[in-house]
Amino acid sequence: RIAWLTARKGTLPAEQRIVLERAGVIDPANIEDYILHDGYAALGKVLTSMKPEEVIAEVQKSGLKGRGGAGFPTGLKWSFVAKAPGTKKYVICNADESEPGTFKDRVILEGDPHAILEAMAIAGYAVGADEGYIYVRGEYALAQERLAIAIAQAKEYGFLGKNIFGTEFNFEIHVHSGAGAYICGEETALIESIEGKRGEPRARPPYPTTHGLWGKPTLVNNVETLANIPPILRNGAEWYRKFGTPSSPGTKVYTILGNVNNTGLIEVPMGITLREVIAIYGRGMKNGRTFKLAQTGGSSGSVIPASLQDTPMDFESYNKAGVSLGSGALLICDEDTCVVDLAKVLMNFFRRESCGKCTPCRIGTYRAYQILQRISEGQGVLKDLDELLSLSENLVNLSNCGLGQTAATPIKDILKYFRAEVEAHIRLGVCPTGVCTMLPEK
Ligand code: L3W
Ligand code: SF4
Repeated sequence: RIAWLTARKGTLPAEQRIVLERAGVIDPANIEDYILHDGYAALGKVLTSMKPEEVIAEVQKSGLKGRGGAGFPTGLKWSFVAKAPGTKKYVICNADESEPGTFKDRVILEGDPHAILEAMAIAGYAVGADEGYIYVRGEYALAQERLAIAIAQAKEYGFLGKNIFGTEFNFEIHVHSGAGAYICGEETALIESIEGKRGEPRARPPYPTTHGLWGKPTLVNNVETLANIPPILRNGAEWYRKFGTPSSPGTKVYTILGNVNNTGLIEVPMGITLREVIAIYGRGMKNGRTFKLAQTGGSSGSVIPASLQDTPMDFESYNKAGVSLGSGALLICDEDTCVVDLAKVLMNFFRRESCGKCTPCRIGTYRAYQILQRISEGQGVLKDLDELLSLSENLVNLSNCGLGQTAATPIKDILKYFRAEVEAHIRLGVCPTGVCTMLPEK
């Protein structure tokens, strides 16, 4: 990464495109264009020259980690599904990208749909599945349309269906549309939804790797994770490990949002710092203002204060710093951002999107929202902060799924890094940034 940055010192560094390599370059509705750009070469190589266990070993060697937010080792997950007993298994692509500010998966699906089909077929071969589902966010109409075209073309060309590449491997893919529920991005709620039930998370364990769709072993991978698979199998794990950091190889696709001069989507090596992202790709803070905080990973992501701007953005460095990298949304906020307002808006989102199955989340997110609302209107008392922390602990420890468990992340981070600002709302009845509409400026 250092060499990559040094080589481009003084110029705007080119991105390191692996998963977005073809997006915007090929015609996504034309399979021949995909084939001309190395498309289905990895599937051909895998089916004709590798055993399933060799495919899994290569993915494990690459060090690829899940790009949906949790960073779980991909090859390890594949090995769990491959080892799970049973002859019927499934592969699911989680394309229910609903985290506010995140639109990386959308760009991959719209710009390079065949890459996901190819990756799913490779995954199916590796884990022993003959059927796959792509669960696409309901609002992603263009992505669904392009996937439908791509599936029809892949079948026509023999890359999906029976006896792929003249082998005994068969693989079918179905597209399932979501219907606007954030919770259906949680893997077990997504599975319930495909099964025709209300989208509510199951208790884990057992994990989908052994008890997934219709109770069968199921591999669930995020779109960006899957998009890494064909290049890894085509070029080898060693090639892949040249990008990123030793513990988090490869690239990451980020959406840059908020108070920077240039917002949008980038793909860069793992390990770049937030300061570099803002300076190089965000082209600096808007109107020359000062960086105050960033939120990574959408609503459930961590709040990153200025002191963590130089922490390399990879799973291990962020974990060590007590923050999470999340799904790749980077909301950049300047000094005019009120942290109480931010926490209130986020908690409003969670209380609305909570599926209501378990009490700590259903009631906890609502109570936390009410307290933040009170503080932002100048009606807060200092005891509210203890209650917010206690609610946060309950959310983390007692919620059934990731939504409740991470809903309190922004609150905890804000109270850790910006407590004085929250207290000013209570003690002085002022908003230091002047943003809260109900309070006077300091
Ligand atoms: C078998 C075990 N499998 C873990 C699997 C598990 C899952 C994966 C990660 O939430 C995070 C969340 C959001 N045997 C296993 C096992 N697995 N142990 O590994 O599991 P987990 O529980 O660590 O995370 P999760 O529940 O999948 C994902 C965060 O991502 N996030 C999400 C953003 C949203 C999007 C989007 O809109 N595209 O990605 C943002 O920060 O908060 O912490 O497959 O089954 N022993
Ligand atoms: Fe539903 Fe929230 Fe419980 Fe998850 S934590 S199951 S979203 S109520």
